[in-house]
Amino acid sequence: MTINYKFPEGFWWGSATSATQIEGAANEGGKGKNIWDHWYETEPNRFFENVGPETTSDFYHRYKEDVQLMKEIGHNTFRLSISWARLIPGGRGEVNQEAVDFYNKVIDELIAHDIEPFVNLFHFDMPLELQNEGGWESREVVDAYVEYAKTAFDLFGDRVSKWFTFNEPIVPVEGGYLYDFHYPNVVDGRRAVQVAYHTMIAHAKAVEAFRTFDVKDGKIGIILNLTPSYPRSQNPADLKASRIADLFFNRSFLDPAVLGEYPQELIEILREHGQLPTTQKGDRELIKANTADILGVNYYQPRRVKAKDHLPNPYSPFMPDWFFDNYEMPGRKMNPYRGWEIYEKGIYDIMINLKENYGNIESFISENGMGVQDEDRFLENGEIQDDYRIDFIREHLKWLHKAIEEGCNAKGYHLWTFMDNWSWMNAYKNRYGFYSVDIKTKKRTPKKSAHWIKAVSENNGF
Ligand code: BGP
Repeated sequence: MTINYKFPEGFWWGSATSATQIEGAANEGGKGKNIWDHWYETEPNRFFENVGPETTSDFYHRYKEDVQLMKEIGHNTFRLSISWARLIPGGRGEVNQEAVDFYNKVIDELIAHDIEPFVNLFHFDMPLELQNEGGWESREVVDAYVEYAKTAFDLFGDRVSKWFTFNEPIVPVEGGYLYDFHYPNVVDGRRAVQVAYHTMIAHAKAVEAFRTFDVKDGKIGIILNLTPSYPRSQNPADLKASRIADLFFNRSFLDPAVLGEYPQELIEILREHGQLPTTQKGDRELIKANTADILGVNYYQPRRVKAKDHLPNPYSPFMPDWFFDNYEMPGRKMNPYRGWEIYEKGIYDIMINLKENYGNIESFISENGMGVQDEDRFLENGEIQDDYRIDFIREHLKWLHKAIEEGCNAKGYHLWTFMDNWSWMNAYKNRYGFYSVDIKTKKRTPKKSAHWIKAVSENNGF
């Protein structure tokens, strides 16, 4: 078999997931409630087919089988998240020993199968009690997070060397404080900015704390969904629209996390519109001194923008969209199920940007994937023939390969996700896994892509 695209030795092949999306056992093992448990209890109608996070894929009880299945398809790395509300019910105070046992067993099981665990501390799942105190709007919650992070470094840092403070921190800002797709469903630009800012402070403080732990080969970073902004045209108005979208959705976290400072132009826009957050003395130095060692890049789709067609309604709440309109480029390739554009070259553009403007920080693709509804219609002989997913991964990998050949510091590729999982408001609507999960019986079955990725990771290319 000829290998046309060979990846560097030691390349990380694996997948990513999050606690709330796979563990289940939401009311077991001493876990406290998080915002998802609460939102589902109060507004089940917000979730696709009224399916909530109580059982999801039942990883809590089936992790052994799942680690075995990961091994079978050639994973050498796997990213999970710790559920804050499971480890520390209520968000601060006493540690839940059952949770410690569970995460210990998962980590040990992975290591026993030569799969390196990458551990993320926060994946959209604020403990309910802390949300009731104001969530990321509250500086006390930031302190509670830092204590939680230290607890995790202390408990698991002897075996886990790759740590991540947050997954896609812009998403709870967008979902919870601008666009009404996460609890607490606030629509308020100023509060959104405060939440984003405090998240960054929490990140920097966790990085600072991490440096005081003696973690062997320890690296800490953040996982960002980088969505490159492409302007409709080279018209200065379109270029400006795209630059501002990039400031809000990418550089708002990328610049402070990697360069240690916020872009001046973003600060100016927020100042001009009276949206600057409350800060404390020493914050600037804190952010500057605690940049990330490693960056996870989640990439699903590009953002295409154009100058606004109409002035925003002056009575509408302040929104990033005051500065640009989305642009539906004719002829764009779509994943019609999820409604997201597929633009494989985006992965290359992100990597080149990191190389040229962000010191070529060590990075990897921490999520990329294709959600498809009703995948059972592709069943043949008991197996889902997900050729579309294989094409999707292969074409993205080609661009990643090219970036690496041109000197980008990308170390791996993780698919979203290992097995079909529960996806926030979409619940089980879109399936992403190498393995399908029967949501009633919880039976896992490999899809065609599972066999394909096994060969890719064994050959370290294709
Ligand atoms: C990312 C999140 C994941 C996951 C994925 C797929 O933004 O980090 O948690 O859910 O997107 O998106 P969705 O589930 O909305 O289809």
